Amino acid sequence: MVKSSNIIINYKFFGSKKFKFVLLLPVKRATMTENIVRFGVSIEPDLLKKYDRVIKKEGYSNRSEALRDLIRKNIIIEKNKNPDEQAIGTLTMIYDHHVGSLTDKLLYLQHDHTKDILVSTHVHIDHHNCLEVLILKGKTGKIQKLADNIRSLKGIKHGELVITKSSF
Ligand code: NI
Repeated sequence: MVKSSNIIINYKFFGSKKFKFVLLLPVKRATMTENIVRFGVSIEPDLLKKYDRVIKKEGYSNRSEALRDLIRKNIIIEKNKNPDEQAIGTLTMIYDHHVGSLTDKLLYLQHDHTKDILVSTHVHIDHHNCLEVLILKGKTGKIQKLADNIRSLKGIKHGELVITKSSF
């Protein structure tokens, strides 16, 4: 935003005559696109050393970005405690498709939840094992319940649900 500000300059000419010049100068006001708050953190030197080692290993170039991610993670964990909160998530599964009627049950469950499951990806890893990833969307409670129902099916060797948010 450009605003004008008046600068009044008084000049004295020839001792007695007084002229007044009014200059209109455009003044650029800084518009903040992102608000950043700086705050101090008290921490034991040993703990900070360990933290620096961890974030370096994880690829962070500075402590601030690492701390921001940690805060976002905490917010997600807290929000996930509210079953009515909207969320998106992935359910990653490893299973043996030879076990009983597991593949049928999995398909039935997925066809009963077409509104909650956005995408289903299946990879045949070897003769026995399959990797399946579902992308889920909806209320946190509903996503968790669906994931629990799937994970508890006999033959699912590993099932991990990750719930995330698009806003913090
Ligand atoms: Ni398969």
